[in-house]
Amino acid sequence: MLTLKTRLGLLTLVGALLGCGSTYGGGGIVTPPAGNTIAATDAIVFTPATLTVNAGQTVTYTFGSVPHNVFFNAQTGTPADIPGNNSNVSIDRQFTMPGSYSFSCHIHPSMHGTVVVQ
Ligand SMILES: [Cu+2]
Repeated sequence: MLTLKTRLGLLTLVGALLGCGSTYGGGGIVTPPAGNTIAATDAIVFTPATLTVNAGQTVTYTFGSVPHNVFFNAQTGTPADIPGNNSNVSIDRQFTMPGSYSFSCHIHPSMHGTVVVQ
């Protein structure tokens, strides 16, 4: 049977494992630069997930070491998709019409983002 000492040991082990999560990263883009930038990160997310810009402005998509792409949901005013496997590159897209433009990465279907153009 488990003694109190054993249970405390297990709790300590779990805490140590959770603490290891903070060491993730290293290589790739950690902090997106200022400005109208959306980072497609090595952590398999778009950061920020929602970006608001003014009509006519350009959004820079930055790609880290993990390949991603950007496909916009079909609607009037979307810029061209960014197909293929993009890594270690930055690609600009201009948004000319007000609206809310959702996009996703086809390599990682859980990756979604939105550009709100006002
Ligand atoms: Cu992706």
